[in-house]
Amino acid sequence: MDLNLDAFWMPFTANRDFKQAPRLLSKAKDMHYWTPEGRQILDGTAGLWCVNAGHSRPRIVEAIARQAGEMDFAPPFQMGHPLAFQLADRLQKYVPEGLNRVFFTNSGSESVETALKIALAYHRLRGESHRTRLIGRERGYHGVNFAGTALGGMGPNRKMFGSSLSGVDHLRHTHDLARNAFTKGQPEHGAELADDLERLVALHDASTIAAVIVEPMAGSTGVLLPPKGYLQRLRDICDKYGILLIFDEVITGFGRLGAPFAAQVYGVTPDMITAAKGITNGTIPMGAVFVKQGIHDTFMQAPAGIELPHGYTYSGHPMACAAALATLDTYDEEGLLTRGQAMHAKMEAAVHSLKGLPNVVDIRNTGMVGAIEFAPRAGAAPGRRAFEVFLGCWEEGVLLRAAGDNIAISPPLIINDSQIDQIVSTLEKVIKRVA
Ligand code: PXG
Repeated sequence: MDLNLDAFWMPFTANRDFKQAPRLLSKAKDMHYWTPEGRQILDGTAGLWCVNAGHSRPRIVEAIARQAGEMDFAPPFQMGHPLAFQLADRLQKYVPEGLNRVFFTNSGSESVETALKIALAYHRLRGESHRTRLIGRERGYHGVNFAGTALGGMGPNRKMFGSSLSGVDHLRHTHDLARNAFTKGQPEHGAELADDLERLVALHDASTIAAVIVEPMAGSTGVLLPPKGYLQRLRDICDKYGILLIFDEVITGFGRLGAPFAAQVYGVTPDMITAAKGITNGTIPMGAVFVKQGIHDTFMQAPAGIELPHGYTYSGHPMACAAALATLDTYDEEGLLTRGQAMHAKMEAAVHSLKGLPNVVDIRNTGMVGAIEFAPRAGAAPGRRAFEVFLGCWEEGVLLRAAGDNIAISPPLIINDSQIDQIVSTLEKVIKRVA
């Protein structure tokens, strides 16, 4: 293909390496991608954790095409269009009880910024404007805007951007290879790590803390499941001190763990949920913040006028709403949001069969997610071994994702048994080859 690669500055990519040896995708259908040369690639990552119903699904394609012809755009400030209201109403069916108000954004990063701004404004409206501190967690990922960068807990993503936001602190992460390696599902050990919030309360005083944001299952740093009891303990401590709890479900939302949201899987209800990705099956950019009604109603009691001076030109974009409604239809028709439960045993057995291969130090799984962690290679850059496994699998026709020293597996929820076997046998072959 005759393509000039110079001008496009690629996101989160080693641009110089990529442009030496590009990996291009030009077509997709259901479980597969194809390269411009026509090589078929099994999608083991649902695009980037977003194409939960598989690629180019007819209902969604038709809905987007229809909406483009019907009405391409409508201004969302002081104006409305029916689809946004219809979608917000329809989403009630999927979210944990009580989180029945929704604010639309265009990405996970924007959902995170929106939720944090709502938290600050909520406390202010209640006369607690001293609650300005925000708490994240080490090894968390909350997107790339300023607050998300500051609250995220991945050193390499933060160090180039100054202090980015003041008044931020972090809980300890929960990854504990010494006690929990090769656990199937939730780790037994580590609920007490939630008490780290007590430490931060003692340090800063609860009256200064607005909100805690965590991924119920950390995705980008290698699929870190919450230890049993951890999330409930975090919820209890937040309640004790009047701190809002935000679950960042950009990855876990829309069926990844075998229920619409991880909050339902773990039986813990946060005050807000941030979502994106699977809401439109990755087709049209969209994000959402689900908010407890009480928080929303606090804004509605303020003096008349614009209650929340926040929003995006493309909040509730008609094309995104049409795509989301058709996505929900597809999820419902095929039972995809709970399919992770039915496929759990197969996925678990498949990924854990890789135990014992060279340099594999941990394997984790839940719902339709798996991760294999490798020992870092002595003297090499961090994550190099996992990246070589990613490259090897790509050459063998399977797309996976390297996250630090981990390979993450997060296929579309339509995957079948033999495709899971293909992912695992490819991994086995490549792991044996990569020293
Ligand atoms: N929060 C979480 C929990 C995420 O996983 C974002 C926020 C940001 O979403 P946007 O739409 O702004 O990118 C994410 C995004 C990976 C990977 O390989 C994960 C994400 C993005 C890119 C790669 O794990 N998650």
